[in-house]
Amino acid sequence: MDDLQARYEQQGYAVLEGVFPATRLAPIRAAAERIVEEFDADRHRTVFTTRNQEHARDRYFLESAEGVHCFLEEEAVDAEGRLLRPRHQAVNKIGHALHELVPEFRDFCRQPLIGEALHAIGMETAVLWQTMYIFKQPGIGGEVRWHQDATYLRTRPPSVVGLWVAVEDADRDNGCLWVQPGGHRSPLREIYEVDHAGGGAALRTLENAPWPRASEAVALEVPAGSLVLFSDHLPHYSSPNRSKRSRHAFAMHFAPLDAAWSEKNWLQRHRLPPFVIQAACGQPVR
Ligand SMILES: O=C(O)CCC(=O)C(=O)O
Repeated sequence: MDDLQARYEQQGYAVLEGVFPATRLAPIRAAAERIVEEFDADRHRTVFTTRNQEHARDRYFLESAEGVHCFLEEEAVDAEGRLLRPRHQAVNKIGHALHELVPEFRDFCRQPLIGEALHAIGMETAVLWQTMYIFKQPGIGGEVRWHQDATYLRTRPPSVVGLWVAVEDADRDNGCLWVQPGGHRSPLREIYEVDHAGGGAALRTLENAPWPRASEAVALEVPAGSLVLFSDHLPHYSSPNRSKRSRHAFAMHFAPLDAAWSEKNWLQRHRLPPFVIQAACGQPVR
């Protein structure tokens, strides 16, 4: 962890390879599979895609801020909304309060290593705002286009940190993360805001800066159990999964307790108390 902060500050991201043993990953994987087993795919046909923001107008999506909701892969549903695959091969991701509502995820997020990693990059008391279990299903796992997390998760000052855990080996064939080293110094290009009182939502361009060229992108090919930390201004994407292997990952987004959370973020907490971590020791306090 010694040079973690230096790497994080220079590049906008840092990788800790293979820090979670298989025994730590197995419970969250099993919990995700159980949630999908119980998911009523006939009632909730919300597709998750980053090509447009349609999912975000959906109540099921907005209420996932304080729930455990499953979203489908675009290619798992036909034009009439019928499922083309069995449920366990059709879900794109589960979000966004796994850490609050599912014991296996709560335990995972409480482990000292998470607090130590946050502390190593200079965070002290951090709120865990959202968690996602992302499947990248074999053959149809959708692309997550170039974006900066501050577009969707805005604080004043900008200070959100993403922690992304490879639950399975991730490589360029099954849709690993790609980043632009140093790109966290570039301006925020887009902002996605929701008017929770009036009901409108819009993705606006803030800066016409282009997304990185292919030659500027670095593939983060990492073995299962690796942890990637990335800044909310770092441009990153993940490619589609056309391989025969899945690429499971678990993502957490933290912000310092004293950073102001925008009222226009899609994700708002009304019911659940904040999940707070004292970063030095990794112990949560309420
Ligand atoms: O895991 C992925 O495919 C994308 C994750 C991501 O972009 C994020 O957590 O911000």
